[in-house]
Amino acid sequence: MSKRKLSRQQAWRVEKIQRERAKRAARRDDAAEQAVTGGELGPEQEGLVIAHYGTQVAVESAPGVSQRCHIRANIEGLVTGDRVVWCAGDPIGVVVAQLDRNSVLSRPDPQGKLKAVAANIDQIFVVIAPYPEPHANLVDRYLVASEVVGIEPVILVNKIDLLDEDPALREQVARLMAIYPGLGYQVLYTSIKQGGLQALHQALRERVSVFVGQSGVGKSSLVNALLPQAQLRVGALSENTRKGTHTTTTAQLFHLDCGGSLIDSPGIREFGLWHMDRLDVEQGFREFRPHLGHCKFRDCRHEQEPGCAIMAALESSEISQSRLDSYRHIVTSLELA
Ligand SMILES: Nc1nc2c(ncn2[C@@H]2O[C@H](COP(=O)(O)OP(=O)(O)OP(=O)(O)O)[C@@H](O)[C@H]2O)c(=O)[nH]1
Ligand SMILES: [Mg+2]
Ligand SMILES: [Zn+2]
Repeated sequence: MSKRKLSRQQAWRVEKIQRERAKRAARRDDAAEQAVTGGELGPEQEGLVIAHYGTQVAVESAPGVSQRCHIRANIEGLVTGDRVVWCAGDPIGVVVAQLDRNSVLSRPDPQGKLKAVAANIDQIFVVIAPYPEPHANLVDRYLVASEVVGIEPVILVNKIDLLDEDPALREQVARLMAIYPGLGYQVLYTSIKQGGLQALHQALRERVSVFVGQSGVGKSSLVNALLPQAQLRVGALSENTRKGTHTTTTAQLFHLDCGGSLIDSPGIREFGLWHMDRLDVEQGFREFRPHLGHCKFRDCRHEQEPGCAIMAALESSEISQSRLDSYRHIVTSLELA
Protein backbone atom coordinates (compact mmCIF):
# COMPACT_ATOMS: atom_id res chain seq x y z
CA MET A 1 0.00 0.00 0.00
CA SER A 2 0.99 3.59 -0.44
CA LYS A 3 3.17 5.08 2.22
CA ARG A 4 2.28 8.51 0.92
CA LYS A 5 -0.34 10.57 2.57
CA LEU A 6 -3.06 11.71 0.20
CA SER A 7 -4.68 15.11 0.45
CA ARG A 8 -8.47 15.14 0.79
CA GLN A 9 -8.83 16.09 -2.82
CA GLN A 10 -6.49 13.34 -3.97
CA ALA A 11 -8.30 10.84 -1.77
CA TRP A 12 -11.60 11.89 -3.30
CA ARG A 13 -10.16 11.46 -6.80
CA VAL A 14 -8.79 8.02 -5.99
CA GLU A 15 -12.17 6.98 -4.62
CA LYS A 16 -13.93 8.23 -7.74
CA ILE A 17 -11.52 6.34 -9.97
CA GLN A 18 -12.05 3.19 -7.92
CA ARG A 19 -15.84 3.49 -8.18
CA GLU A 20 -15.59 3.91 -11.94
CA ARG A 21 -13.22 0.99 -12.18
CA ALA A 22 -15.63 -1.24 -10.24
CA LYS A 23 -18.45 -0.22 -12.59
CA ARG A 24 -16.33 -1.03 -15.63
CA ALA A 25 -15.30 -4.36 -14.14
CA ALA A 26 -18.96 -5.28 -13.58
CA ARG A 27 -19.77 -4.50 -17.22
CA ARG A 28 -16.72 -6.42 -18.38
CA ASP A 29 -17.68 -9.48 -16.33
CA ASP A 30 -21.15 -9.46 -17.86
CA ALA A 31 -19.70 -9.42 -21.36
CA ALA A 32 -17.21 -12.18 -20.62
CA GLU A 33 -19.77 -14.36 -18.83
CA GLN A 34 -22.28 -13.93 -21.63
CA ALA A 35 -19.70 -15.02 -24.16
CA VAL A 36 -18.65 -18.00 -22.03
CA THR A 37 -22.18 -19.19 -21.34
CA GLY A 38 -23.46 -18.31 -24.81
CA GLY A 39 -21.79 -21.41 -26.24
CA GLU A 40 -20.36 -19.63 -29.26
CA LEU A 41 -16.72 -20.10 -28.32
CA GLY A 42 -13.97 -22.26 -29.77
CA PRO A 43 -11.94 -24.80 -27.75
CA GLU A 44 -9.52 -23.74 -25.04
CA GLN A 45 -6.01 -22.99 -26.25
CA GLU A 46 -2.88 -21.33 -24.95
CA GLY A 47 -1.95 -17.85 -26.03
CA LEU A 48 0.15 -14.78 -25.32
CA VAL A 49 -1.19 -11.35 -24.34
CA ILE A 50 0.40 -8.90 -26.78
CA ALA A 51 -1.53 -5.74 -25.88
CA HIS A 52 -3.92 -4.45 -23.26
CA TYR A 53 -6.87 -2.19 -24.03
CA GLY A 54 -8.54 -1.26 -20.77
CA THR A 55 -11.04 -4.05 -20.28
CA GLN A 56 -9.88 -6.23 -23.17
CA VAL A 57 -6.62 -7.77 -24.31
CA ALA A 58 -5.22 -8.89 -27.66
CA VAL A 59 -4.20 -12.55 -27.46
CA GLU A 60 -1.97 -14.25 -29.96
CA SER A 61 -2.20 -17.96 -30.74
CA ALA A 62 0.73 -17.90 -33.17
CA PRO A 63 2.99 -15.03 -34.24
CA GLY A 64 0.90 -12.64 -36.31
CA VAL A 65 -2.44 -14.30 -35.46
CA SER A 66 -4.32 -12.57 -32.69
CA GLN A 67 -7.79 -11.78 -31.46
CA ARG A 68 -9.32 -9.31 -29.03
CA CYS A 69 -10.63 -10.97 -25.91
CA HIS A 70 -12.76 -10.23 -22.89
CA ILE A 71 -11.24 -11.24 -19.60
CA ARG A 72 -13.11 -13.58 -17.29
CA ALA A 73 -14.15 -12.03 -14.01
CA ASN A 74 -11.86 -14.07 -11.77
CA ILE A 75 -8.69 -13.01 -13.59
CA GLU A 76 -6.99 -9.93 -12.19
CA GLY A 77 -4.21 -7.77 -13.51
CA LEU A 78 -3.36 -9.39 -16.83
CA VAL A 79 -0.51 -7.58 -18.56
CA THR A 80 1.32 -7.73 -21.86
CA GLY A 81 3.57 -10.79 -21.92
CA ASP A 82 1.21 -12.93 -19.82
CA ARG A 83 0.53 -16.45 -21.04
CA VAL A 84 -3.13 -17.40 -20.87
CA VAL A 85 -5.73 -20.00 -21.76
CA TRP A 86 -8.35 -18.50 -24.05
CA CYS A 87 -11.19 -19.40 -26.41
CA ALA A 88 -11.71 -17.78 -29.78
CA GLY A 89 -15.11 -16.16 -30.33
CA ASP A 90 -16.96 -14.17 -32.93
CA PRO A 91 -16.14 -11.31 -32.92
CA ILE A 92 -14.46 -11.37 -29.51
CA GLY A 93 -12.84 -14.23 -27.61
CA VAL A 94 -12.50 -14.81 -23.89
CA VAL A 95 -9.48 -15.32 -21.66
CA VAL A 96 -10.47 -18.06 -19.23
CA ALA A 97 -7.25 -18.56 -17.23
CA GLN A 98 -3.92 -16.96 -16.54
CA LEU A 99 -0.81 -19.17 -16.55
CA ASP A 100 2.07 -18.79 -14.10
CA ARG A 101 4.60 -16.05 -14.73
CA ASN A 102 8.34 -16.55 -14.60
CA SER A 103 8.95 -12.84 -14.07
CA VAL A 104 7.08 -9.60 -13.73
CA LEU A 105 8.10 -5.97 -13.88
CA SER A 106 5.98 -3.70 -11.68
CA ARG A 107 5.96 -0.08 -10.77
CA PRO A 108 3.93 2.04 -8.39
CA ASP A 109 1.07 4.01 -9.90
CA PRO A 110 0.60 7.69 -8.92
CA GLN A 111 -1.28 6.53 -5.81
CA GLY A 112 1.71 4.44 -4.79
CA LYS A 113 -0.02 1.12 -5.52
CA LEU A 114 2.19 -1.46 -7.19
CA LYS A 115 1.05 -2.38 -10.70
CA ALA A 116 2.46 -4.93 -13.12
CA VAL A 117 3.72 -3.52 -16.43
CA ALA A 118 4.86 -6.61 -18.30
CA ALA A 119 5.28 -10.31 -17.58
CA ASN A 120 7.63 -13.13 -18.58
CA ILE A 121 10.46 -10.85 -19.59
CA ASP A 122 14.16 -11.76 -19.72
CA GLN A 123 15.67 -8.30 -19.85
CA ILE A 124 14.80 -4.69 -19.16
CA PHE A 125 16.22 -1.97 -21.39
CA VAL A 126 16.45 1.24 -19.39
CA VAL A 127 16.23 3.85 -22.13
CA ILE A 128 17.59 7.33 -21.48
CA ALA A 129 18.46 10.25 -23.76
CA PRO A 130 20.22 13.62 -23.50
CA TYR A 131 16.72 15.11 -23.91
CA PRO A 132 14.48 14.79 -22.03
CA GLU A 133 17.14 15.01 -19.36
CA PRO A 134 17.14 11.98 -17.07
CA HIS A 135 15.62 12.53 -13.62
CA ALA A 136 18.06 12.29 -10.76
CA ASN A 137 19.10 8.68 -10.10
CA LEU A 138 16.69 7.35 -12.70
CA VAL A 139 19.12 4.77 -14.05
CA ASP A 140 19.98 3.55 -10.56
CA ARG A 141 16.31 3.36 -9.61
CA TYR A 142 15.64 1.11 -12.58
CA LEU A 143 18.73 -0.96 -11.86
CA VAL A 144 17.55 -1.48 -8.29
CA ALA A 145 14.07 -2.47 -9.48
CA SER A 146 15.58 -4.92 -12.00
CA GLU A 147 17.95 -6.45 -9.46
CA VAL A 148 15.18 -6.92 -6.93
CA VAL A 149 12.96 -8.82 -9.41
CA GLY A 150 15.97 -10.66 -10.84
CA ILE A 151 15.67 -9.49 -14.46
CA GLU A 152 18.85 -8.47 -16.29
CA PRO A 153 18.92 -4.74 -17.08
CA VAL A 154 20.67 -3.16 -20.08
CA ILE A 155 21.23 0.60 -20.24
CA LEU A 156 20.39 2.14 -23.59
CA VAL A 157 21.45 5.73 -24.29
CA ASN A 158 19.41 6.91 -27.29
CA LYS A 159 19.56 10.10 -29.39
CA ILE A 160 23.36 10.19 -29.38
CA ASP A 161 23.14 12.30 -32.56
CA LEU A 162 22.27 15.20 -30.21
CA LEU A 163 25.70 14.88 -28.64
CA ASP A 164 27.42 15.78 -31.91
CA GLU A 165 26.24 19.36 -31.49
CA ASP A 166 27.30 19.63 -27.88
CA PRO A 167 30.74 18.40 -26.77
CA ALA A 168 30.10 19.44 -23.14
CA LEU A 169 26.96 17.30 -23.04
CA ARG A 170 28.85 14.41 -24.64
CA GLU A 171 31.43 14.70 -21.88
CA GLN A 172 28.70 14.74 -19.22
CA VAL A 173 26.94 11.66 -20.61
CA ALA A 174 30.24 9.79 -20.89
CA ARG A 175 31.01 10.65 -17.26
CA LEU A 176 27.59 9.53 -16.05
CA MET A 177 27.78 6.23 -17.92
CA ALA A 178 31.45 5.43 -17.26
CA ILE A 179 30.74 3.59 -14.06
CA TYR A 180 28.26 0.99 -15.33
CA PRO A 181 30.33 -1.34 -17.54
CA GLY A 182 32.68 -1.88 -14.59
CA LEU A 183 29.68 -3.03 -12.53
CA GLY A 184 28.85 -5.59 -15.19
CA TYR A 185 25.99 -3.70 -16.85
CA GLN A 186 25.89 -3.50 -20.62
CA VAL A 187 25.57 0.05 -21.97
CA LEU A 188 24.45 0.56 -25.58
CA TYR A 189 24.40 3.83 -27.54
CA THR A 190 21.87 4.38 -30.33
CA SER A 191 20.40 6.97 -32.63
CA ILE A 192 17.46 6.48 -34.93
CA LYS A 193 18.88 9.29 -37.08
CA GLN A 194 22.28 7.71 -37.56
CA GLY A 195 21.35 4.03 -37.86
CA GLY A 196 23.82 1.47 -36.61
CA LEU A 197 21.46 -0.55 -34.47
CA GLN A 198 23.41 -3.81 -34.88
CA ALA A 199 24.50 -4.01 -31.25
CA LEU A 200 20.90 -3.48 -30.15
CA HIS A 201 19.66 -6.18 -32.57
CA GLN A 202 22.24 -8.50 -31.15
CA ALA A 203 21.22 -7.79 -27.54
CA LEU A 204 17.53 -8.44 -28.34
CA ARG A 205 18.13 -11.80 -30.00
CA GLU A 206 16.19 -14.82 -28.70
CA ARG A 207 14.96 -13.06 -25.58
CA VAL A 208 11.88 -11.22 -24.38
CA SER A 209 12.81 -7.60 -23.66
CA VAL A 210 10.96 -4.53 -22.50
CA PHE A 211 11.80 -0.87 -23.16
CA VAL A 212 11.19 1.35 -20.13
CA GLY A 213 12.08 4.95 -19.36
CA GLN A 214 10.85 8.52 -19.31
CA SER A 215 8.36 9.73 -21.86
CA GLY A 216 10.06 11.08 -24.99
CA VAL A 217 13.38 9.23 -24.82
CA GLY A 218 12.51 7.42 -28.07
CA LYS A 219 11.32 3.95 -27.03
CA SER A 220 8.64 3.71 -29.72
CA SER A 221 10.93 5.35 -32.29
CA LEU A 222 13.46 2.60 -31.64
CA VAL A 223 10.81 -0.10 -32.07
CA ASN A 224 9.85 1.49 -35.41
CA ALA A 225 13.51 1.57 -36.44
CA LEU A 226 13.95 -2.10 -35.56
CA LEU A 227 10.62 -3.16 -37.03
CA PRO A 228 9.18 -0.66 -39.52
CA GLN A 229 5.88 -2.55 -39.79
CA ALA A 230 5.18 -1.77 -36.11
CA GLN A 231 4.22 1.77 -37.15
CA LEU A 232 3.98 3.01 -33.58
CA ARG A 233 2.92 6.56 -32.88
CA VAL A 234 5.78 8.77 -31.71
CA GLY A 235 5.44 12.23 -30.18
CA ALA A 236 7.67 15.29 -30.33
CA LEU A 237 8.91 16.74 -27.06
CA SER A 238 7.07 19.70 -25.62
CA GLU A 239 8.69 22.87 -26.98
CA ASN A 240 8.64 24.66 -23.64
CA THR A 241 9.81 21.99 -21.27
CA ARG A 242 11.66 19.62 -23.62
CA LYS A 243 9.81 16.80 -21.92
CA GLY A 244 7.96 13.87 -23.47
CA THR A 245 4.24 14.09 -24.10
CA HIS A 246 3.13 10.58 -23.04
CA THR A 247 2.41 9.29 -26.50
CA THR A 248 2.35 5.54 -25.84
CA THR A 249 -0.50 4.57 -23.54
CA THR A 250 -0.34 0.77 -23.52
CA ALA A 251 2.40 -1.85 -23.43
CA GLN A 252 2.56 -3.76 -26.70
CA LEU A 253 4.61 -6.81 -27.70
CA PHE A 254 6.31 -7.31 -31.08
CA HIS A 255 8.19 -10.26 -32.53
CA LEU A 256 11.54 -9.41 -34.05
CA ASP A 257 13.06 -11.08 -37.09
CA CYS A 258 16.06 -12.08 -34.99
CA GLY A 259 13.87 -14.38 -32.91
CA GLY A 260 13.36 -12.15 -29.87
CA SER A 261 10.30 -10.24 -28.71
CA LEU A 262 10.16 -6.66 -27.61
CA ILE A 263 7.61 -4.86 -25.45
CA ASP A 264 7.23 -1.09 -25.84
CA SER A 265 5.86 0.48 -22.67
CA PRO A 266 4.35 3.88 -21.84
CA GLY A 267 6.84 6.44 -20.56
CA ILE A 268 6.78 7.36 -16.93
CA ARG A 269 6.68 10.64 -15.10
CA GLU A 270 8.58 9.47 -12.09
CA PHE A 271 9.95 6.05 -11.24
CA GLY A 272 9.42 5.76 -7.50
CA LEU A 273 10.53 2.80 -5.43
CA TRP A 274 7.99 3.51 -2.71
CA HIS A 275 7.13 -0.15 -2.44
CA MET A 276 10.66 -0.98 -1.27
CA ASP A 277 12.47 -0.54 1.99
CA ARG A 278 16.08 0.33 2.69
CA LEU A 279 17.18 -3.31 2.74
CA ASP A 280 15.74 -3.91 -0.76
CA VAL A 281 17.55 -0.83 -2.05
CA GLU A 282 20.85 -1.98 -0.51
CA GLN A 283 20.52 -5.32 -2.26
CA GLY A 284 19.68 -3.53 -5.50
CA PHE A 285 23.14 -1.93 -5.61
CA ARG A 286 24.96 -5.02 -6.79
CA GLU A 287 28.46 -3.90 -5.75
CA PHE A 288 27.24 -3.38 -2.16
CA ARG A 289 26.28 -7.01 -1.72
CA PRO A 290 29.68 -8.50 -0.78
CA HIS A 291 29.91 -5.89 2.00
CA LEU A 292 26.40 -6.10 3.40
CA GLY A 293 26.19 -7.78 6.78
CA HIS A 294 29.76 -6.82 7.62
CA CYS A 295 29.04 -3.46 9.26
CA LYS A 296 29.63 -3.22 13.01
CA PHE A 297 26.01 -2.33 13.65
CA ARG A 298 23.32 -4.59 12.28
CA ASP A 299 21.05 -1.67 11.41
CA CYS A 300 23.89 0.43 9.95
CA ARG A 301 22.62 3.08 7.55
CA HIS A 302 26.08 3.53 6.01
CA GLU A 303 26.21 7.22 6.87
CA GLN A 304 28.85 7.84 9.48
CA GLU A 305 28.61 4.86 11.78
CA PRO A 306 31.92 3.47 13.03
CA GLY A 307 32.93 0.14 11.50
CA CYS A 308 30.76 0.59 8.40
CA ALA A 309 31.78 -1.93 5.72
CA ILE A 310 30.19 0.12 2.94
CA MET A 311 32.20 3.22 3.95
CA ALA A 312 35.33 1.05 4.05
CA ALA A 313 34.54 -0.15 0.52
CA LEU A 314 34.21 3.48 -0.52
CA GLU A 315 37.67 4.20 0.92
CA SER A 316 39.16 1.29 -1.02
CA SER A 317 37.31 2.39 -4.21
CA GLU A 318 35.28 -0.81 -4.42
CA ILE A 319 32.20 1.40 -4.20
CA SER A 320 32.07 4.76 -5.96
CA GLN A 321 31.01 7.99 -4.35
CA SER A 322 28.38 8.59 -7.02
CA ARG A 323 26.64 5.25 -6.43
CA LEU A 324 26.76 5.72 -2.66
CA ASP A 325 25.25 9.21 -3.12
CA SER A 326 22.61 7.69 -5.33
CA TYR A 327 21.81 5.03 -2.72
CA ARG A 328 21.44 7.69 -0.05
CA HIS A 329 19.30 9.85 -2.29
CA ILE A 330 16.94 6.95 -3.02
CA VAL A 331 16.70 5.92 0.64
CA THR A 332 15.93 9.52 1.64
CA SER A 333 13.22 9.71 -0.99
CA LEU A 334 11.62 6.55 0.46
CA GLU A 335 11.67 8.03 3.94
CA LEU A 336 10.06 11.27 2.79
CA ALA A 337 7.35 9.45 0.84
N1 LIG B 1 17.38 13.44 -32.45
C1 LIG B 1 16.78 12.29 -32.17
N2 LIG B 1 15.46 12.28 -31.88
C2 LIG B 1 14.88 11.09 -31.59
C3 LIG B 1 15.60 9.88 -31.58
N3 LIG B 1 14.74 8.88 -31.23
C4 LIG B 1 13.55 9.46 -31.03
N4 LIG B 1 13.61 10.78 -31.25
C5 LIG B 1 12.50 11.76 -31.14
O1 LIG B 1 12.07 11.83 -29.79
C6 LIG B 1 10.67 12.10 -29.72
C7 LIG B 1 9.98 11.12 -28.80
O2 LIG B 1 10.01 9.83 -29.39
P1 LIG B 1 9.02 8.64 -28.95
O3 LIG B 1 9.51 7.43 -29.69
O4 LIG B 1 7.62 9.01 -29.07
O5 LIG B 1 9.39 8.52 -27.40
P2 LIG B 1 8.82 7.45 -26.34
O6 LIG B 1 9.95 7.12 -25.42
O7 LIG B 1 8.16 6.31 -27.02
O8 LIG B 1 7.76 8.34 -25.54
P3 LIG B 1 6.39 7.86 -24.77
O9 LIG B 1 5.62 6.98 -25.67
O10 LIG B 1 5.71 9.15 -24.49
O11 LIG B 1 6.88 7.17 -23.53
C8 LIG B 1 10.17 12.07 -31.16
O12 LIG B 1 10.09 13.40 -31.62
C9 LIG B 1 11.26 11.32 -31.90
O13 LIG B 1 11.37 11.69 -33.26
C10 LIG B 1 16.99 9.92 -31.91
O14 LIG B 1 17.72 8.91 -31.94
N5 LIG B 1 17.52 11.14 -32.18
MG1 LIG C 1 6.25 5.61 -26.95
ZN1 LIG D 1 27.33 0.37 7.09
